[in-house]
Amino acid sequence: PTPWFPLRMRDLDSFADRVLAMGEELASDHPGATDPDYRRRRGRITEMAKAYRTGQPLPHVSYTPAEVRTWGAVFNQLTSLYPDYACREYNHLLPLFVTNCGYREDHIPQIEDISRFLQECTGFTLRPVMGLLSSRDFLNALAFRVFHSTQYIRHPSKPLYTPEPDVCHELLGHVPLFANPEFAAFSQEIGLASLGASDADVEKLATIYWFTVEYGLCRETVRGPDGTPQSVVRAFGAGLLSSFGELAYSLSDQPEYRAFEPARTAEQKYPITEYQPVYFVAESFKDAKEKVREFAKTLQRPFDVRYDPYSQRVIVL
Ligand code: H2B
Ligand code: FE
Repeated sequence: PTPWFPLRMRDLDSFADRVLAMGEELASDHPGATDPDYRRRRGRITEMAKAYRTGQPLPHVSYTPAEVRTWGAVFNQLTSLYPDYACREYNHLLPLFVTNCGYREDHIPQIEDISRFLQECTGFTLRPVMGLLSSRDFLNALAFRVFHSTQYIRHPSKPLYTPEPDVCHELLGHVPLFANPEFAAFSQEIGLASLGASDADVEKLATIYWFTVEYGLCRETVRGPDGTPQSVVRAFGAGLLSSFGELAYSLSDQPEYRAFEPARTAEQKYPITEYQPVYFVAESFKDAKEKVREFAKTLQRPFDVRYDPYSQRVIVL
């Protein structure tokens, strides 16, 4: 039997209380686990995410000066690396978020402002989420061009580390590229393939997501010092763009690079708490999207799907 999947935008409301980990409880090794103020603060923010329903205004969080300082430390560190390490598309888009969404060292942007801007660019929107969703739920939402975003911030004792997605990871790592039409289409392609897919196929798609949207590298051509074109590798994955340490590591000579090839990439094992030993390099977002679309045809699913943006519905063919 085909697993249940969302057909209408508001079907995503059913994901709100299905978080796996770190939703209401923090793991014992989380930097904020023994800080009662931090836990209370997260509780208030995740409460709003849990109560959110499609069509409502996105929750506004009034960040404290201490939270803004944590954001500022991360923002300054990362933005110093982007010119040399982030892909061209990211470096093109980030200034638009400064202008349109208040990305600044002294201000944590609101997901409401970001969602409105993204919608105007590619139709992507954000929804608040309490914590990690299952791969299936998380990927299913991408079929609707919906990205689930946390709104709380990491613990101030470790500003350059977080064991889970937080507002720095979402807003600096993920958000800017959703304004790129090819990247948006690539992300939606993974989402569409996940609708009603078997558990084994969702696992493959989650692995592809991991090695692209989270840890992807891409090839690009830059002009060398003498003006001749040179092929270089840059980062587009959010786990890299939001990690000061791993961003530089991923583009050093330490890790191994392989060409992005969905059928092979989908089988690759990966650690989740250490730097990646292997990265996959995409030729371009468009090429990656076309390869994922071809790969999706090889998965076992007795029907095809389309997304109708006018009605915000999935059409089953
Ligand atoms: N849930 C949330 N809230 N954010 C994510 O980035 C996320 C997730 N990533 N669930 C998913 C899992 C990813 O690791 C893949 C699809 O499993
Ligand atoms: Fe992420």
